[in-house]
Formats: sequence, C-alpha cells, structure tokens
Amino acid sequence: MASIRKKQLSIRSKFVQFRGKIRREFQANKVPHGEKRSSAFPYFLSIYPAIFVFLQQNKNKTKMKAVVSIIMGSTSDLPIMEKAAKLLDEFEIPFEINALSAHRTPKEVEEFATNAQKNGIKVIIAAAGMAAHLPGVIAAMTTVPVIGVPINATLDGMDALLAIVQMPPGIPVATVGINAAQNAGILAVQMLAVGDPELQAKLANYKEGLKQKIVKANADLKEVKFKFKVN
Ligand code: RP5
Repeated sequence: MASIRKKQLSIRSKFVQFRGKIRREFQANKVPHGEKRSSAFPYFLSIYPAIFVFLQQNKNKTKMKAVVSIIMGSTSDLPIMEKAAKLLDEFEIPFEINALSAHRTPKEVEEFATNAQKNGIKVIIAAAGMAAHLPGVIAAMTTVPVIGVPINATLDGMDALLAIVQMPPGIPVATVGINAAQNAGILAVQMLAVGDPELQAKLANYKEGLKQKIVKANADLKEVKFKFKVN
C-alpha cells in the first residue's frame, strides 16, 4: 500500500513538474512579456495531448502492486540483492525494495511484517549480514514465507548464514547460500508459480536455458586436449 502511494506521489510530482515546464514554454514562446493571453484555447491544445501521453506512459506503474518484498539490512547489501531484483524483473513479477534493520529500525520491521500479508505481499526476501536477525524477526511476525539471504559482510558470511538458517522450531526461514540473491529470486518465483501454469511454463523455460550452458561447456571441454584424455 505504502509503495503504491509512494509511486502515485512520485508520478504526481513528475506530472506537476511536467505541467509547469509546458506552461513555462508556452508563456515564453507564445505570449509576449506583459501581454495578456487573448485566448486559453491554444494553451489547452498544447497541454491535453501531453497529459494523455504522460498518463498512458505511467498507467502500468500505478496499477502494479508488489507481490514480492525485498528487504535488506542496509544499502550496502544492494550490490548483492540487485541479482534478486533482476531475476524478478526477468519474470515480470512486481516487487518492492526497502531497507529495514532488526537492530536499527525494529519498530518499522514490526510494522512491515505485521502488515505484509494485508498489503498483498506473497513472498518476502530478506537479506542481512553480520548478526543477521532480520529474516528471522520478520518470519516471527508473519505467515508470509520468508526467504533469507545471508550477506558476506564479515567472517566470509558464515555469521549471517548461521544466524539466518538456525531458526528455532516453528519459525522457518528458507535460507539460500551466502550472497545467493539470484537463487532467492528463483525460489520466490517458484513459490508464486504454485497453481500458476503460466509462471510454471516460464520457469521451465528458464531451467531449459540453464541446461544450454552445460551443453556449451561440454562442447568446449571436447576441445581441451590431454595426452590420456579419451573423449
Ligand atoms: C547488516 O549489517 C546489514 O545487512 C549489512 O550487511 C551489515 C553492515 O551494514 P552497514 O554498516 O553497511 O550499514 O545489518
């Protein structure tokens, strides 16, 4: 809800800037300084097609509602988490990205987690490094499945991996490998694809693409020569 409101506000402010620009251009070019505009007609002629084009361009953005929420402990996690975002983009899944911290913004984490389901979020991808409590804390407050991404911030990411994966019975976090944000994205799509044949077909196609990488690897390996290599 908050993200849609944010998008609407940003589109509105872009529109206001755009309308101001058109007005200024019209006044600069068509109305000599100090003269009164004789008719409003040309002004409306110039602005309404522009409004129409603007609204058309932004129509899809306002309609989309996030079904996946990517949460990270800090923007320093973004270079890793971009891989999850890229994957969701590829599958045309509407998502949101926000920074929240179990330690620095505990109240906001609670607000997010307790409202996630109501806000239409179907899967949460939560990433954190160091003492990575964020995914587990979110999982404690929602029935929306949480995928945890341990970030390698210190100790090669082992601290975050153990903090995320070792959840007490009753509060699972589906933990992927250290920095494995792409896998988190794929897992999120797989969860969404349950009962969605169209998305399942897209996933099957994606996995078929992965097979091609190994087909090419074998072709390349054929060219590698060793005295005792027999294939
Ligand atoms: C965690 O601490 C974050 O998820 C990040 O991986 C790590 C370091 O955070 P910054 O100090 O870069 O904000 O909470």
